Amino acid sequence: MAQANLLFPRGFLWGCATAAHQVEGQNTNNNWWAWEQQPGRIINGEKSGKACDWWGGRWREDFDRAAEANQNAHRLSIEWSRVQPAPDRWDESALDYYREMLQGLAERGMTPMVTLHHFSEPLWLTERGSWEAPEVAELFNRFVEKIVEALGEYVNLWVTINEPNVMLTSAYFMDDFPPGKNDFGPAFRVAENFTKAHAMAYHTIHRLQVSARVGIALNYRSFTPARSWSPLDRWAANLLGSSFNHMFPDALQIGRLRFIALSKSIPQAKGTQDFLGINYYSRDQVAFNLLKPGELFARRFYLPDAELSPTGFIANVPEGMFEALKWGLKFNVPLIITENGVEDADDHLRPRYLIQHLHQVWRAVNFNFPVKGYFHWTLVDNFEWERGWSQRFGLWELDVETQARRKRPSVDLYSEICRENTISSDLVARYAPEILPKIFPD
Ligand code: IFM
Repeated sequence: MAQANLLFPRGFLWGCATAAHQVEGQNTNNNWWAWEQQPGRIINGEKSGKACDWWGGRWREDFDRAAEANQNAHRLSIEWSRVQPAPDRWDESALDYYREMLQGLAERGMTPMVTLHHFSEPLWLTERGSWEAPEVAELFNRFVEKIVEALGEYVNLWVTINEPNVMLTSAYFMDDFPPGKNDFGPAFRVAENFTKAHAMAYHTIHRLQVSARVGIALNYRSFTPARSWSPLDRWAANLLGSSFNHMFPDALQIGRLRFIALSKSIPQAKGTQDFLGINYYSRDQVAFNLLKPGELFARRFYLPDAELSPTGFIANVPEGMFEALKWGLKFNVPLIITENGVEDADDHLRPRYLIQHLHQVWRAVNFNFPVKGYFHWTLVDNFEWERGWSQRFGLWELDVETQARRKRPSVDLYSEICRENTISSDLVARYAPEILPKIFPD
């Protein structure tokens, strides 16, 4: 076969995404640390502990790893509970530390993308009612203002809230995330507060920084009716799509939040996304099930012949990436893949998963979709929330006890793509020959 290259646009952002609580370690003053101490909350009773020890300084070696692997960008989050340990106290030394990290990225020639809320919150906020508290948007805004004033000189790509849809579902419908309520009741109020908090933060960031680009990172899940001929399966898949995927970005586009039969005007949210961050991992088959009202009458499953990650958490469905980007077009803003990856300790599936998903991103770019970057989840194995350390998403393997890192083969694969801004047939032949005819048909 002749040599061929799939080229990405010049200036494309290539990096990894991380989140404070998952990598820093010793985040003892937030809701997740408290949650980890409760029996039965985390698989095998595992704890974040030192995580990847970034707060102990190991971000330096990990940033070196990323830079040496030709990544030109990195997405990280700021831990609210470190910067504002009590409602009336700012910790300037924590801000200095984040400043050092951001300088560290700049010195390595990497563009930062900063997330202001990635699942964890200060304990004092939890005590005041967390995202149900009427004043939460205001409180978040004070934190955002502080961060932009302190760190804005290093950052102009901001994600206000990571995966508000996952937080809502996992905390209010599935009992996986704190506060573990399993209760429709407060869920709409929380969704409303996320939307208001994002909108307020958007306006604050723009007031302080003219050049800022602000958006959310949305977890896009592909939902396919299990039986395409079944109106009920189609109805259930649509309901899931409109609640899980559409609710938040729609609200930021039109200034109205809609969830099932509920609807609320939030005019200040209208037009508050400069880009849409898309976290794409997998696709579900959806069958209508009357016995599952709490799951919006949907039974979700993977196809029996799906290629699954080791714990069965992710099915490899690259076409869903294209679907997500195509869907994202309706918002008329640039699109950034803010997360994509697979748990795979032995790196058997990851090379193929990575190439196949990037191939779909490349397809989208070739249809002129405005895709500006790709952040792989994640750099080094990290603490995976209620799944603890049982899932290994890192390009680098982590020994949690010794903190030793070991390169997985996907490091070099991704590094070559980042360096060349290209997926070459030669690279596919070396790392995943079985998919070569599909990616480069004769
Ligand atoms: O680890 C998470 C991340 O915090 C949010 N998106 C999905 C990832 C993989 O589970």
